[in-house]
Amino acid sequence: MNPALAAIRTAGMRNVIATARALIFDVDGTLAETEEVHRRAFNDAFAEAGLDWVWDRPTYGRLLRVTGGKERIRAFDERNAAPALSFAEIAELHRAKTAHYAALIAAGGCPLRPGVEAWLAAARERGQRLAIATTTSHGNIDALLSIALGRDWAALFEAIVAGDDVPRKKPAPDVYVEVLARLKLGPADCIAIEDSGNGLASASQAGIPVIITRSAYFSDDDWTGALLVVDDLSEIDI
Ligand code: XBP
Ligand code: MG
Repeated sequence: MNPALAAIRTAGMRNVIATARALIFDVDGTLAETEEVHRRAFNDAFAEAGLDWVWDRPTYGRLLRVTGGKERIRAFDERNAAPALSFAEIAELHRAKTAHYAALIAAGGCPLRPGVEAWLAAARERGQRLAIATTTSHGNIDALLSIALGRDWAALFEAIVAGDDVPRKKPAPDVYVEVLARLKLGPADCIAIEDSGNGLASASQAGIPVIITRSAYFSDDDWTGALLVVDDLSEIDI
């Protein structure tokens, strides 16, 4: 799209975004570039468990197409003919990974992506409702946002739905359908903000228009059907 047309399109979106009844945010890759911290946490847990697994960036980029940390570990283990880990062992390994993630975030934090804080503040100014729809866990959301937004971060969001709150993770629509039910809003009343093809598919299947903010690991996904695609939310001054 030529720059002039892109600018007109982005300007036109301001009103669409400002008049939505609710903005529903994905977490990993959307609110913050967390996946490098997740990748380190996985590798720390593998080392601690005595596994000779090390996920480098290209490997992790491929594995990220599997949503959910437990499912991701299982997918990697099943690449071998004879998987090494039981479901219980995978659950334990994921618990260790989650502890490492919290420690890494506490030690170094992970800043909100450009434009996120301004979008949250503008939404509050307008009395717009906010929600979270994510594949990760409540513990990981709290670890990230209690530093990035302060101890009372949860008060900003009327509905917070995480991966294990629903039967099926993204790209299934379950988390978004649950958020709509808790907000008592229809899909067309809302806008979802996402960073991945799985997130786009999940929100779209729930009937919600999606703005994509491209993130490091998903910059080349297929964005067909997105309302708008930006490099980050600071591109739209709302
Ligand atoms: C991204 C995911 C999560 C994280 C890792 O979630 O797919 O699995 O990569 O977190 P989002 P867990 O929907 O926020 O983009 O290990 O807790 O799954
Ligand atoms: Mg994401």
